[in-house]
Amino acid sequence: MGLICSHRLQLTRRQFFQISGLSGASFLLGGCGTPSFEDLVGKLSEPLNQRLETLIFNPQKPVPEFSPSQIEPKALIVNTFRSTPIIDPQKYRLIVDGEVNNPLSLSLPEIFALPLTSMIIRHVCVEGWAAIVQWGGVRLQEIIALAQPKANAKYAYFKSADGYYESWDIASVLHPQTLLAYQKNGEPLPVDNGAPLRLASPIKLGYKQSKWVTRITLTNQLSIFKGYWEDQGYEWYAGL
Ligand SMILES: Nc1nc2c(c(=O)[nH]1)N[C@H]1C(S)=C(S)[C@@H](COP(=O)(O)O)O[C@H]1N2
Ligand SMILES: [Mo]
Repeated sequence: MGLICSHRLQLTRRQFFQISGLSGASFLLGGCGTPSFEDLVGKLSEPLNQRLETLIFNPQKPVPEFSPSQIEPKALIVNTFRSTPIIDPQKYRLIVDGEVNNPLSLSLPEIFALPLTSMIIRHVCVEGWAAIVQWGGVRLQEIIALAQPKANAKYAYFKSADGYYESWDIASVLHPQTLLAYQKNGEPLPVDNGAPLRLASPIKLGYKQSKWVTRITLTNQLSIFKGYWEDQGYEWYAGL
């Protein structure tokens, strides 16, 4: 990044969120409003869904939501590959590290103090069921912004307390309806559904929505490990 556009890094958090679309994406990509030569060359060798172009040129459109009367309180089936981990909320910390300038270790009170977003969306499991659920929590983009992502951050790894792991593309991480949720249908999130913090997003299949998230690591490259189910043959992008 040249000096000429370093002012983008001086933005306060409030200003960061006031920036819309293009310039916000450019900030995250470390560009000066236009993709660099490296970005353009890089795109050609990447699958469509990984292209930086997606972030820069496609507005992050919100997915239409459902109304409160459409919530299906009993339809969300607990689906856990191992067993529900025991987490002490007093000791719990959410770690955000990797390709960030400001690594974070956030307590639950610190997370609950951030703006609360609520949404009513459909959760879709590949095992053949779906549920309309209301989730409340903090936008993941809010937490990522606090961590000050480096320009080369392209993926996020999510580590869970039960040994589950996932990786997402950065555009989906930064989508305005991707939440770290701590409420379900207006109540505190039940432990079996991922308390204290789980991913919830209308743009990804159920297995991408990690429960009991303890660590978020931004990277510029995926490792051979992509996710618990992905590593057994499930699709990685898993968009809805
Ligand atoms: N940590 C963790 N997260 C997980 C899973 C899991 O086994 N462990 N299962 C996934 C799958 S396949 C689905 S469909 C949803 C189910 O969420 P629920 O148990 O709250 O209904 O969680 C996802 N997140
Ligand atoms: Mo699932």
